[in-house]
Amino acid sequence: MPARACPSAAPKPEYRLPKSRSFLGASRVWLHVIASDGLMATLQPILRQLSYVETLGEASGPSDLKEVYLVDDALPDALELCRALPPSTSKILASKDTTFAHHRRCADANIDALIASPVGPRELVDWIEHFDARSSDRRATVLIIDDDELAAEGVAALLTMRGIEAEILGDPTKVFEVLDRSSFDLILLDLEMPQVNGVDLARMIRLNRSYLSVPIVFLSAGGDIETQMLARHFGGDDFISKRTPHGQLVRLVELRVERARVLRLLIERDGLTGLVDHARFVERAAQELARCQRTASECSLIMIDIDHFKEINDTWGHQTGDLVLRRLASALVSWLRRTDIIGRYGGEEFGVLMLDTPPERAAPVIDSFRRHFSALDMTSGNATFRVTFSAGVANAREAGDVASLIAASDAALYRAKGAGRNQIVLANAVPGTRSEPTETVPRAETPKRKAKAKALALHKSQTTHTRQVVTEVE
Ligand code: GH3
Ligand code: MG
Ligand code: MG
Ligand code: MG
Repeated sequence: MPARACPSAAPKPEYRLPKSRSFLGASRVWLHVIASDGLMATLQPILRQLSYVETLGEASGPSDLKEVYLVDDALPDALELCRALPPSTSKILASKDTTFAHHRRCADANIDALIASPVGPRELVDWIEHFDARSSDRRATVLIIDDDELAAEGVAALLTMRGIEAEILGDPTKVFEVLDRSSFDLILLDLEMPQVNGVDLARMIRLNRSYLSVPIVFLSAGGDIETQMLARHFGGDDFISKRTPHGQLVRLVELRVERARVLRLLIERDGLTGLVDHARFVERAAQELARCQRTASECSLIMIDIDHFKEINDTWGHQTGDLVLRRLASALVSWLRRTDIIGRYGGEEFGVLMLDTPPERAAPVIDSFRRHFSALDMTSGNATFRVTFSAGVANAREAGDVASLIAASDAALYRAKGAGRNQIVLANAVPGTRSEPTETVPRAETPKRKAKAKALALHKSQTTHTRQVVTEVE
């Protein structure tokens, strides 16, 4: 038997945490590293690559940051050390031991993530993003469908007290209007309603692809096992008796919501950048477009595409290309408002929806971001280089549907490319308005670029619905 300490042993009261080194990057995570010199030497270039800078001698970071510890399992008492860390922090253990027994010891020591040592940038950044405080920013929302509004209000009040937003729907026949208008993390569904029973309603909800993933929890007065089986068969995820004490009921809902949010984040997010994926972005754009049309409010759609990204891959390698994509994603997230919706539209193309913002106000925001981003140093080994992007901005108000909105901003983006890249084009700008040019290093013409420019010029001559460049650089 190995002579290891019993994993469930309580931390020694005199246990003193070794000194950690702390790092801050674009994500809202404050990373504390407790590692041997060997691991520290491996980590430093990775953290540099991810634009993390060491914070020297600070007792605490900004309060809205999530604190994450990365602990080296090669240190003596690494597990005991993890156990002694504050419970509110997340703990990552870098370890060579991947056995079942070690997983068990890690779970016992309240470790949240186990990553294989030597640490790779991809896995580390994935976990950091997972712990990013931003991912849990939006308040959880629950839709309660119940004909007994008094009971529903009671549950809603309790959920609100726990920080969960609850909307009550007394008339189940209005369910699709509500679901189209906003998205929910969970539906709490009464089984017995006069217009339609809960099981049938769940079946109807599940007929739509966009509502396949939202968890449905049934609230039932009776304990009829056959109805319960039927309800589960037709897409119900859980069953709570109306007799359950309210405190427990709310806790059950809360746990379900938490789990659903983690899963949704994994399903609907792009694995590389952590942004919402193509399908989800288009769905949100459609929702927001409908909202704009209903409320006569303003909304802008911006399509961003990295310039000469293929060359970046060719010159610096695909892995560095991936890091550039992550850099752009996290820089966008920190630059824009929390209410803006940012998605990875395709390979090196990103979409941004700026709510309640007309294009005239959206374009300068994206343009100042463009200047900021083009001045960031990207690193690959010891070399540094810079990256630019082009963008097209379109007005949701002028689009009939989401396809034409995307087409309009894409056409504007294409114009930006054709006009020399590293600039923003407004789909509906008045001809002749140009903002001050900024300086960049002119790029050499290669035969490939010439061919591309020709194709773009051709496209430009065929495109009529974008009209003017707002900023120009090269
Ligand atoms: P332009 O300025 O006209 O946009 O030129 P470009 O080179 O950026 O555009 P092009 O469409 O020719 O090339 C896009 C490249 O993006 C090709 C593709 O291999 C690369 N790409 C797409 N997705 C990824 C990804 O996830 N990671 C990396 N590293 N590269 C990707
Ligand atoms: Mg009822
Ligand atoms: Mg590109
Ligand atoms: Mg592209």
